[in-house]
Amino acid sequence: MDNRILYVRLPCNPIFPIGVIYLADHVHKQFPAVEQRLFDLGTVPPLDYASALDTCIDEFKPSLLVFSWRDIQIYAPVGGRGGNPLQHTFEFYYARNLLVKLRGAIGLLRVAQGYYGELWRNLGLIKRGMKRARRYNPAVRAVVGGGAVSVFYEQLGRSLPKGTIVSVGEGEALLEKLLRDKDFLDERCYVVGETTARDRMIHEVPTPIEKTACDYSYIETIWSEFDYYLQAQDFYVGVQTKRGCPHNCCYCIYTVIEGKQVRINPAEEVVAEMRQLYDRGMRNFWFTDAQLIPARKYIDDVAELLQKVLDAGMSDIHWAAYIRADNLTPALCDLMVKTGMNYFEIGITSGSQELVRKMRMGYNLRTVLENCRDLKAAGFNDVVSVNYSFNVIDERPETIRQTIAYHRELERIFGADKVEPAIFFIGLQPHTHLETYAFAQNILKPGYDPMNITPWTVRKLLWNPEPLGSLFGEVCLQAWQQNPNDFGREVMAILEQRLGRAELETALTAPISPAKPLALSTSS
Ligand code: B12
Ligand code: SF4
Repeated sequence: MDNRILYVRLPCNPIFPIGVIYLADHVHKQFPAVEQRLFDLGTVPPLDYASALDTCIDEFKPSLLVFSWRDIQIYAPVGGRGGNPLQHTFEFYYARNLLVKLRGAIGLLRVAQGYYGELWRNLGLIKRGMKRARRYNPAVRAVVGGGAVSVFYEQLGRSLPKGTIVSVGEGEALLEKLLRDKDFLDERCYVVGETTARDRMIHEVPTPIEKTACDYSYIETIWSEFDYYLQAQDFYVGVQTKRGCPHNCCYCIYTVIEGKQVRINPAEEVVAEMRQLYDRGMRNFWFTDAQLIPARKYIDDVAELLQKVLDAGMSDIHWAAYIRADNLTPALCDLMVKTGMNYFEIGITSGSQELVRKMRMGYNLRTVLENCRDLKAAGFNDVVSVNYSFNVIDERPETIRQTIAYHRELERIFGADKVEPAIFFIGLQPHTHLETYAFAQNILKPGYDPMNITPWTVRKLLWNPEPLGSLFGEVCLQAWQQNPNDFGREVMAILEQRLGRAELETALTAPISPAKPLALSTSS
């Protein structure tokens, strides 16, 4: 029978479904005769999910269902679809006032209901889709993948129908092998009820593929909701310029999902892809790389890309990305501003060089400041979001004072209204160094369920251990009470009032001996 592939992006906030678009593009380039359709439940109202899926299957009669699941972990780190899980958790655990505690408990129940509701709903949609598609093709197969599946592949398999293929990371090579009827089990995947996930499968190196510009004139023929994203002027459309991150930050799983090997998409292909979107009216782009400039040796590649964007005449665009601001040069800063970067996120996590080193982040905070000055001098006058996760490893009042000093310096550089402190509490994820550390510290036991969100598990997974846990709990509660609309800045102000500010220089220097990187009991 001819292959007919239906890509179903499972419900999700309307973020451009770049993952399934790239898969469909790759398959089309390898197998031009295969019929494909893309169906994005992110654009469908919740009450219509089931009926819209049924209609799509009835019309298309797929032989292969490709389900893409983007996110699951709504409690990490701030603001989620079921309300603000962090706020409820902190109210429940740290509020002194019994009424606030009760409000926290009720809030948590609501979050749990939303979380499990979404989980079961998505699993239900997969089962429903399979059942419906069997009416037309008894041998229909399902493959599930995407960001959420990559993180929770071990747990999700327990709830999926027998025979479902569960995939980790990039799916291009797997789909290609499936369509060629080749053995695919050497890809990062397993088949529910038939094989199990290999030990440390997520750490296996992804099969490299050569990425060319996505062919949007093809994509628009298989995706009727494309216009939904084109019409809204404020969407940042995803464009990937590379895969992989060579760093080792203790809490991060990107470096495992995408692998440490950085694979760069040719600049002309990236620009050709952007140009197609540009010609269709798109002006906002999000470079979806784990890091746009993962290390200094990639500076030239990014400069080449941005220069090509300029040369292509796309002079009225805006773009955003995760940026490791220790990898900038004045010339690159200039290009970033000229090409319209109007938002970026720096994930330094702490303003204390000592802690940054303990978290294995490889950042030099002094260099970050110097580069930020270059960026400002180049004319950057937009918003930068700086992610701080207090209390990750060995936090002390002194290191908090250092973070305040660091943050105030960033404000001095960019302007206080331009630097948004994003206060995260790390959501502990499987397969990270932090998880290993939690085992070694007896905070978690191997075999725990990372998808369980009972308050006592969330309390551990939302990393905020004592003795400082209660202090941060209290500070956050006070900030929500005093200024819920500017939570991050309020947290910083309260911490500064309570603990004071260190000299900037102390934040930038890490004593070598006591600041050993995170010690782990197992190798990684
Ligand atoms: C860029 C990014 C963002 C940007 C997106 C900008 C934009 N306009 O696109 C921003 C900053 C907005 C963002 C926000 C969030 N994100 Co985010 N984000 C990412 C990141 C770094 C890359 C995602 C991406 O687009 N990659 C490029 C595309 C091409 O890859 P892809 O979609 O993953 O698809 C590939 C594979 O997954 C696979 N694949 C996909 N589907 C399928 C299906 C099958 C069957 C197969 C075989 C393969 C397959 O093949 C595709 C092509 O190679 C990932 C981490 C990572 N490195 O993957 C996190 C990630 C997706 N985000 C995540 C989360 C949680 C969020 C938030 C919900 C966080 C929060 N609590 O606020 C928010 C909100 C998102 C929402 N839905 O509302 C999680 C999701 C997993 C989870 N923990 O639940 C991830 C995995 C990070 C993590 N480690 O936790 N994010
Ligand atoms: S630099 Fe960013 S993407 Fe890379 S490992 Fe660290 S946190 Fe993860």
